[in-house]
Amino acid sequence: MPRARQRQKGLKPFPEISDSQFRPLSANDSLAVATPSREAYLVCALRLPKDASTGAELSLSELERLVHSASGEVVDAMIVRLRAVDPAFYLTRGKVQQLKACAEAFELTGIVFDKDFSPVQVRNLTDEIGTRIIGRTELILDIFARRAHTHEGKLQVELAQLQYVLPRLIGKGFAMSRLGGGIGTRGPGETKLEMDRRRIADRIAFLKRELAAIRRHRDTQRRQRLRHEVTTVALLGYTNAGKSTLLNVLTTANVPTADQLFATLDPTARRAILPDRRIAVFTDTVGFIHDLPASLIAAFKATLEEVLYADLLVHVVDASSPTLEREIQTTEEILHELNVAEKPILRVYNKIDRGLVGTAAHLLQTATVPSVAISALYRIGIRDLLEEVARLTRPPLVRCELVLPPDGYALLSRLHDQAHVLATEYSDTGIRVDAEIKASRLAEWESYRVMHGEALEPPNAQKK
Ligand SMILES: Nc1nc2c(ncn2[C@@H]2O[C@H](COP(=O)(O)OP(=O)(O)OP(=O)(O)O)[C@@H](O)[C@H]2O)c(=O)[nH]1
Ligand SMILES: [Mg+2]
Repeated sequence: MPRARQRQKGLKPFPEISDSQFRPLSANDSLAVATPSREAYLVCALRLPKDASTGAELSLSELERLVHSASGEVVDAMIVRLRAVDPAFYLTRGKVQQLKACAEAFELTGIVFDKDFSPVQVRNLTDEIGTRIIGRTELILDIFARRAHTHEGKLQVELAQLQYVLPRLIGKGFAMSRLGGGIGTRGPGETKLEMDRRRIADRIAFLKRELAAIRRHRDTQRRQRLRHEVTTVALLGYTNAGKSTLLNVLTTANVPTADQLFATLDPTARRAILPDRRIAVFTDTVGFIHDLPASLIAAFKATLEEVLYADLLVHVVDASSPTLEREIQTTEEILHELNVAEKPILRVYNKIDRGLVGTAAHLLQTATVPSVAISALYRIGIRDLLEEVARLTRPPLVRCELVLPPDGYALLSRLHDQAHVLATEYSDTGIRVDAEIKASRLAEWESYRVMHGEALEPPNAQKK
């Protein structure tokens, strides 16, 4: 008998747990769960006749990369074409038997699909095939659970997992609860399996309260930045586009980067000096992916708020990706969902060291949004990028003439801090200054302002 079957046979049925044994998770609980050393997965792209004929291979390669990012090993990949959906299994019985044979032959830890099944379908498939059945959302949630390091990140991932789990609870547990570790068992893990609906709902409410408190703290920090008029720039885009690599080049952030999907989860903000010597804070955000689970977007809204309040969005794209257009579109859709599509955007075509050809070259030539081409890894085009950031975030200036009192040197010094002083003329009647002042600071200087032409023509002279 294949070993995979023996392993499952040895597992005890999921125990009934009484209410008194429940203990809500606390923020300090370890989320780690023991996992088998080798995790072998089969990845499957499901295609119905209505699905576009192309895209299955791309979907498979993305699934493979996601499994690798979850430290799983992909032993085989297949496209499963279906004529219709079987409500009980989604797949036809014939396909289910094929997958069962495959699971036994490869001793699979699980089968990963590029869609999410209904809870009943998951239970039926698990029972029939005898291995873990993993949907795309569960896979992504698993990666997020691995990557969450900060307190906030962990809370957000747990919230997303519980929000995903809650409507999918069937009976007293999950179909998948009977099979060992691996993808889908990290994060709140086994403990989550023991929670009933009410307890999950309580925990969700607790997590939301905790996150709201963190958010208030973030609001305070943001207000401080606003008060000090610090320019804020959010780096965002598809996962693996090179956002963290770029942040490290622009600042001294030292954020870990990796050729993995969702390498970054926790936002990092670092200062950099722009070419016009203004200070800007750059924030690296969680990467996007197409069909990002709604529960994840909801849970990460607080983190993504950095994007909402940024003065400029820097949309980093991997110019060498074969799915570049879809990646740009996905990012734009998510920005739309976040209601920030109207913000100034700079599109950065990264990884041009691999050659700027095909779609990327065409998009750059016909760009309707400000765009630059760079290589973050080889530091190509970084100066141009910073010039563009400076140009797009430059506060509007108003040219005006002021007359300060003859002894107004302190005022003049303050003006130098806030404005671009073009000329100064000292006389017995006062210090005459020609300056470009930030529109936001104009009100402070209104009483010293000389309206152009005011001395030559009285205000009503023009009406005559
Ligand atoms: N060839 C090349 N590779 C790059 C460039 N910029 C980044 N990379 C590589 O692309 C991979 C992903 O880079 P990251 O900076 O981690 O990407 P990210 O956008 O932060 O990804 P997530 O955090 O997963 O969303 C890494 O292996 C980088 O070394 C570049 O300009 N050229
Ligand atoms: Mg990153």
